[in-house]
Amino acid sequence: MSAIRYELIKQCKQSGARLGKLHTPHGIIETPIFMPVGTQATVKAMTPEELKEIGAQIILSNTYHLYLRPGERLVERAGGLHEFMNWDRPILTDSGGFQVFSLSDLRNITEEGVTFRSHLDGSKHFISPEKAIEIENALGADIIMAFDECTPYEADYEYTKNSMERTLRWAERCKSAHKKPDKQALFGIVQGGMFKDLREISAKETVKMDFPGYAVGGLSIGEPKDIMYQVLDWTVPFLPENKPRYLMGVGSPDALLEGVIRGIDMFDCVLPTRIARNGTVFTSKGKVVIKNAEHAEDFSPLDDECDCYTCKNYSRAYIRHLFKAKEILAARLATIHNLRFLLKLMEDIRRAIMEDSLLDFKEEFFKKYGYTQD
Ligand code: PRF
Ligand code: ZN
Repeated sequence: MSAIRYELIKQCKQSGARLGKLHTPHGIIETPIFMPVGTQATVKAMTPEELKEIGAQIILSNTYHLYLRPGERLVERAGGLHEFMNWDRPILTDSGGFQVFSLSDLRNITEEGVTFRSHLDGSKHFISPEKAIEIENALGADIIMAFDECTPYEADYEYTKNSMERTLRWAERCKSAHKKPDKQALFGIVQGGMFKDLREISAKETVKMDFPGYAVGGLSIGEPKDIMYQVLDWTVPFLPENKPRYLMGVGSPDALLEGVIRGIDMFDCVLPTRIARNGTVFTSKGKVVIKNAEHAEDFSPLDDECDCYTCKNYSRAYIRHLFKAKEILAARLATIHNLRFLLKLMEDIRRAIMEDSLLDFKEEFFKKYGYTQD
């Protein structure tokens, strides 16, 4: 028995987008969904209560970080990640297949796995597909990801093909190593870079392994957005209708909309939380850099259409002051707002799918938000 079950509720007649329910050991997630990122077993600046208040249904955490610190065995002794961080809703852990390539120093990939140096203290480590799954089993998330290589955008056809084929072999090894398929759902990850035939092979071969869900990896790594949408069009048609599809590392409003229209159900990204801490906020009329002088005496909220705690209680002028004064409340208020903005966008998207009007919604959204590239 699989740990999760995807229930397709309906498809938007206008766009083909999917409305669904994902049943997990820690409750039901409505899809399409955005997953806030809690890299180090915390969504930066947010308590679990605050996350629930803004409507977060599932969060993502990172195997790579928790393995290095505090160590997966400590988390296991705490009773697992849910207990450790006091979050009783679903959690997804990424495998480290991306972080080990983007964060660690001096990594070396072989068929067996990846040797790398910790970005924290330079210590040497080895992660194989078996090791990644062992760590993810110890952390205890509802959904765990296979160990893959996120092929760099610059890679040529030959490298990308070899890397994709190795990711397929690693996916098999992850599946064999997985000890708790009835408690944790292991998702396969499609790679293949920006090449149509490689994406098709990767999707078909990964689907043959019969995972309870599938991710599209290797995107949003520096390629133009049109290319990302093109690759999605080449990939998603090969994924089964009765399983969830997850686009990894994507979280800009325009890409969420375009992804949902192409049949994606799940997204995650550090973007909303990261830019919030730098003082950039999403609004219904586009992004706003709150430190800019134009907001010094603006006593209106960040977004007059937002229902979040920040917008109900504080002005742009006050939040700008907090950022200028480097007060920690600045990061907290901006994070609450940015996450609520994306979670509300996903709520609006789900409603539009229900009403068969997602393309109309998209046009309206962009008319106000502007057609930006991020
Ligand atoms: N693989 C994994 N995690 C990821 C990615 C990937 O390709 C990406 C790509 N944007 C983000 N996170 N395992
Ligand atoms: Zn708000």
